[in-house]
Amino acid sequence: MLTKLNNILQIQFQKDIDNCTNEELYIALLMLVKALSKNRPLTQTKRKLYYISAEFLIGKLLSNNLINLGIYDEINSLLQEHGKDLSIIEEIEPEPSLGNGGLGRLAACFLDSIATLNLSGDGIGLNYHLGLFKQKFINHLQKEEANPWLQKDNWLNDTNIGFDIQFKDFTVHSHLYDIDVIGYGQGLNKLHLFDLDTIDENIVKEGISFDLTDIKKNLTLFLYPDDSTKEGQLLRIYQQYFMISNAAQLILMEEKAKGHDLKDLHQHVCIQINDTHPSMIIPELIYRLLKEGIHLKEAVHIVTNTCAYTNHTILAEALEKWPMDYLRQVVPHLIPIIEILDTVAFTRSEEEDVQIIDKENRVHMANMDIHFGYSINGVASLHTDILKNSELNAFYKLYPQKFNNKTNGITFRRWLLHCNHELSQYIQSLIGNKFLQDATKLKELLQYINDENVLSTLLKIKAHNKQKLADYIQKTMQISINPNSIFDIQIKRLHEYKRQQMNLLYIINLLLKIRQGYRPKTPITFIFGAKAAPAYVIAKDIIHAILCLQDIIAKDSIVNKYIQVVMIENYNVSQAEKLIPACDISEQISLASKEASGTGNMKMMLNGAITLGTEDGANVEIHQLVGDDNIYIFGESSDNVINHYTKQDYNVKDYYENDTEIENTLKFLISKEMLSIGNAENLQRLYNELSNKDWFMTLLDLKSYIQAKDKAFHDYLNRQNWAKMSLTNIANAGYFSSDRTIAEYNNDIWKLDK
Ligand code: NBY
Repeated sequence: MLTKLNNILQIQFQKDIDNCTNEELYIALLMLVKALSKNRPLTQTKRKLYYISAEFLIGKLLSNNLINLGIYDEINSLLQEHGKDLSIIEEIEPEPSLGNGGLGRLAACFLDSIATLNLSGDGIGLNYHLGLFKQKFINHLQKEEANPWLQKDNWLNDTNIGFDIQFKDFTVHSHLYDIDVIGYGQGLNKLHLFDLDTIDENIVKEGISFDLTDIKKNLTLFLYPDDSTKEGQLLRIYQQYFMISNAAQLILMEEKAKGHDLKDLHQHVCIQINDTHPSMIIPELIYRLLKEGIHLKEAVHIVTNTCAYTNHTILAEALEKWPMDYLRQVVPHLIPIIEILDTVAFTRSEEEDVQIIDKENRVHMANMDIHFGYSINGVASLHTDILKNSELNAFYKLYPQKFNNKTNGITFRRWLLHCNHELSQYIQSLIGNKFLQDATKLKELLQYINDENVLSTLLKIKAHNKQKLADYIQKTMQISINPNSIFDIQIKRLHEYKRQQMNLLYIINLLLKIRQGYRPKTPITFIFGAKAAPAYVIAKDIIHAILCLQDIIAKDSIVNKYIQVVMIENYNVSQAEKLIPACDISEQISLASKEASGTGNMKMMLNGAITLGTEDGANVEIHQLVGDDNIYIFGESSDNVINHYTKQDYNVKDYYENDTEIENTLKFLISKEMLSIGNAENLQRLYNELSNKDWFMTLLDLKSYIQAKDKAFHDYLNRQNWAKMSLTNIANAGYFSSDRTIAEYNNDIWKLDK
């Protein structure tokens, strides 16, 4: 490997390893990985999967690719011998900004597992130049900035492939870039990212504002452009159509190249529709099959047996519904097809809930997916049950055989081997490396549950990771945190249903208690990381309140001895890789029924954190795996929550009017102290929302949350027992390997090797 690396350095920089810079080494390693992956043949299976997604939150790739090529340790020690540090070199890589949250990260974990299981499956998405915005905190407020992540030396390979994409008023020609997806083992697939050569980053003015109507210049600028206006919604339709028309043309091109008859498309190809963003692939494929001379009925049959849909949410407002008029303005040729599909659907059922076009003339993308796809899956067992029994019950009655559950998973290559090298090495020293192929083998760790040596080593590793995180926060944010405090971490998109505001109220409540003389036994650091969608007003108010509280506590010389709040700026995958191994308590506190699955919960469990959570999403499965004693569960059940919504009987005032403690906690948001630091408008709006409406029932669970959290902090003092809980969590995390998830997708939906 040394010769190869030196060769590249010679050709590129006329230097050898000893006298090149870290930047030069980074570029050389990137080229080395690209050269090595070129030597791998593309993975072949009888059928091929295309995973279409608006997001692929892939994170930095260097280390993961080295791990998957099996050369990480070799390169690491080779560099060490020459006085270089791989962990510093990997920092140089900019993080691709091609995703937002769990949905995008799931797509990235899936690509890793698909290649690792030697299944032929490519990702298809867009190459956003500025991706998701970069978050800045200014005056305790979130500000959005453009996030230019694409440098000259990067993982993209130019393909010279492009397609004409026809919109109503103009046609554009796309440009395809590929990223190699290197499996752990032999597998090699592609992530196809489509782009336009005419994109102009200079149209972005202040913050992230730009001319929403200049499609040729803006089409692949940003992920999730603000859709609170008509122009914004039209731009999203342009983006989505651009993505899926490219996908359809690429798929049909590859099929023809293989000599396959398009009438057999469903025998050879499987398309997974990740959330509703790619749903127009259904009418688009039908349109293209018709053009190939296939009759309508047969085209519908073929497409229905090719496409499968994954649902990631039950929030009605998050299920896309595009006005027919807007679709007509962008892609008029799909309109007759959507109308036909709507008519066919109507012949199957006249029930309102299952119509494709509603009374307001809007197209329900998910409904189209369910009627004209052969599979619909939820992403955790509770989520799928809710889809079957309430949200999509009308569909379940119509097509019970289409419904299935695929509990999410995470790739252990990134979320254990890479991010927590020390723990993963230690596990290997205890139980060998079989768990790398079969993650359920982690269970063998349970034999050490009473081994004091093992338990104290686990605590030591956690302490190291906490120290590393503290160093990182000091270096990047100039904030010093106490590595001996409890690290209580909530990192995820900011959304009211995820209830960061409930965590905030807990901290306020604790602050008030400390001021009244209560003294926590161990100091606690409350860490948040979250971006709020730019147009999501209350979410931004919550960030504002957290940042104000962070300041108030830091400045209070009595309180700051016991607690500290840190909100990480611009939370992303690279930071998650530092936060997760350092986590003691994993905050998974969504309102039961609302979090489809969660995947951060799995990552933290795998790294030995204890979950503090509601019976929601995959928390339910974590609970079942570790048992009552190794998790902190609180709050109303999802059945009760759903009941409250149906009966509309939740009245937030019932929860604070006769409870001065809760009332004072809430009122602190608009206290003089908060207002002296923050903005009245933001704080008052948040206070009004929580005290009058509280749509996501924060106060419903606040009391039981306080109790459970207090208990967790108390139990933390018993270090030996805490280590046992930690070990139990790690040992039982095997189920959440995305290798398991992908094996299930393949067995039940894709059947790629059949
Ligand atoms: O998908 C997440 C779910 O919230 C989480 O429970 C689940 O584990 C994960 C993977 O299944 N959903 C998610 O991340 N969704 C988005 O980020 C998102 C963002 C924007 C839009 C849609 C979805 N949008 O249309 O603007």
